Amino acid sequence: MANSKFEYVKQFEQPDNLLPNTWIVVRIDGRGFTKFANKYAFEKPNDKRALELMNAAARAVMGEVQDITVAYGVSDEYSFVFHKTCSLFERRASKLVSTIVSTFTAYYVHYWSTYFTDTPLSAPLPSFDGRAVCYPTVQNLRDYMSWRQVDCHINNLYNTTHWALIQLGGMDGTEAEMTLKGTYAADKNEILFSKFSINYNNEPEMYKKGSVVFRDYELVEPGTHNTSIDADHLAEPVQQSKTQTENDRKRRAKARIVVEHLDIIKDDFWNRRPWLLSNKP
Ligand code: DGT
Ligand code: MG
Ligand code: MG
Ligand code: MG
Ligand code: MG
Repeated sequence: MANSKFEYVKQFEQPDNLLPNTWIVVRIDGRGFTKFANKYAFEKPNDKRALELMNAAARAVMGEVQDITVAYGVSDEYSFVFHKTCSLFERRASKLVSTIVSTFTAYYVHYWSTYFTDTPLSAPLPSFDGRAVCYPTVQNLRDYMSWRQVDCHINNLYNTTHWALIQLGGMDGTEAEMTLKGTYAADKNEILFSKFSINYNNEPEMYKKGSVVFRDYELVEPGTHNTSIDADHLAEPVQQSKTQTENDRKRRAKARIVVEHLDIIKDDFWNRRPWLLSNKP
């Protein structure tokens, strides 16, 4: 690049590389989705089309950004996890966040008509904010994921009961709110069951658990952790050869990206998919 007297302005750029050797989570969240959901008459409390559209966009993001190991989505938000060894964009926060936000938004708009077949998008168009947070340990990362899933559960149980009181019980918003004030989970389950014959356990898994997106390889059977999978997967090599890195990249690019609605709080999900938190694809 030719030198010019203007080039000194580069010095104004500030470094924003995220702490090395930490798990990076980029969480995106729909901007003003309360209003957006009303505009497009999203079903309350859960709109299957809206949630599946979020999942389709997240899946597409994972297809384009190979460095993401797992993602979790609920409501108008999605969390994307980068492995602690990730070196994409030299771990620059602004690059990581802006890439995820723009890729996600682009696919959200792209897939809109697939899920909302008879409601074309009109301005103001959907947009998302994003942030990056570093988690130093696997435990911190797992606790982060658990936090989001617990949030999903608490909100969904509340919302399901709240809207049942309104839609099936004929209450207005304030009455429903008063009815639920100070209630525990067991009380809400009881209201759903005794008043509306709804067994909360039978509600769709996507609503109760949110959505987890990951690359699918052969499952490890419970109790056989470390044995039925190539031991190489679990090792954390100090330095990897170029061919090995290239092979990993190809293997990752070929893997099927799946969306499931599973418990990610208990160990089982992670134990059966050791590649998610290991050093390998
Ligand atoms: P923000 O994020 O500060 O820009 O503001 P909002 O309005 O996006 O608020 P947020 O993100 O805390 O809450 C998400 C909103 O999106 C919440 O009001 C409910 C709405 N929403 C998300 N998914 C659904 C759905 O499936 N059905 C309906 N009816 N609403 C949904
Ligand atoms: Mg927000
Ligand atoms: Mg939002
Ligand atoms: Mg939100
Ligand atoms: Mg460029």
